[in-house]
Amino acid sequence: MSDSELARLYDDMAREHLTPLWKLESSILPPVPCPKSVAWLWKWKELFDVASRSGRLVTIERGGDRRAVALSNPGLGGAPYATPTLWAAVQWLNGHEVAPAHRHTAQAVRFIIDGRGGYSTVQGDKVYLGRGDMVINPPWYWHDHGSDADEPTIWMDGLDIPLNNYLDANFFEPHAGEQQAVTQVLDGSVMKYGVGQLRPAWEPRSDRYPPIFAYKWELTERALLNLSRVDSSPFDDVALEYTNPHTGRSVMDTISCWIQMLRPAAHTQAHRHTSSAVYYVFEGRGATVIDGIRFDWEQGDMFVVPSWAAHEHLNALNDQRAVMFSIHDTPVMAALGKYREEPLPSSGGRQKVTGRFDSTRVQRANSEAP
Ligand code: 1HN
Repeated sequence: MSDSELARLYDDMAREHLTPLWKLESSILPPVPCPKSVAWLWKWKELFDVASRSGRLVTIERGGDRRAVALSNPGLGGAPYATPTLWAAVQWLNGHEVAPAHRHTAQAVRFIIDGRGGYSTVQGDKVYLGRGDMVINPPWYWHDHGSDADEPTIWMDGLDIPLNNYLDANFFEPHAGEQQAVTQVLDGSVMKYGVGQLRPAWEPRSDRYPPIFAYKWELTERALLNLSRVDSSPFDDVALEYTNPHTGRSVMDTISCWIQMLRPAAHTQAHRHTSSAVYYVFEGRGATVIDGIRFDWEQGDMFVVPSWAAHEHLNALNDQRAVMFSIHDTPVMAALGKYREEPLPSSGGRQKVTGRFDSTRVQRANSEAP
């Protein structure tokens, strides 16, 4: 076969929109994952500043429906996505405002950062929102938010929008009214199902999604403190996953949610896994070392750990706990047979720190073992 024959073969392939695997080298089958998203940290000072100014300058309009400011991972080419699968945002609702009712097939969770007198109604169940509460929004459930207070309500949104759009599976529908009807007593799902080990005897199990729409901080904190007296993980210290109390499964098909306490001076061992995560620092001050780069964080900050990035957490204070809420795409990876996890064997599970996070530079994660 002559060179010109070969050249013509490739020309013909290109014209017919065909690609030979042997020309792709390892780009589609890399030996280990090469995430496009990068580890990144957003400081609360900046998040609060832009969210509060948005609250002053931007009204909530039908169409967008929400005053949410999305974390845009600098590795993802300007997309409003924190990781390839997860949307994360800070949402700001002014006192006495309404974020109108709608529903979508995207699955959603909210973690309340601040405010008293704000509420969400999810599929007819109205719950008042306090700091540390976690609210779920299963797909195609109507939801709207409102406030009876003078002060704003602020929360972190976590949704599977990037995945939902990648799969061409998004549907969205505005509700006919601004707010849906409330069909139960206040906090109905919390009162009915909030003690997860007991359920109304005449009802079937809620297999697909949790029957409870709000996980209240008081119970979450008690569970954390209790666990800390009994057991902990070498990689995450005192960490709990929010579950569907009827099945023990993750709260959403596509998103799992954690609350985690790093005890005073705790320093975990490094590991990595094929799932991405977004963290919100609820309390305290510490650092996460991600692929050798140290990310120092304090209350209110948010940060991303991409897939297969080695990471370890430390509490920088000796006399105070650090608490983090986080969202993960682990249920997706596990369901599809793509979840893999490994400890970093080097130097007692600690990474060598080669630098500090610098928000003026985008550094692609080193996907090889440090
Ligand atoms: C949404 O419905 C909420 O209900 C927040 O609070 C963020 C981002 C994209 C699409 C829908 C909410 C959202 C969202």
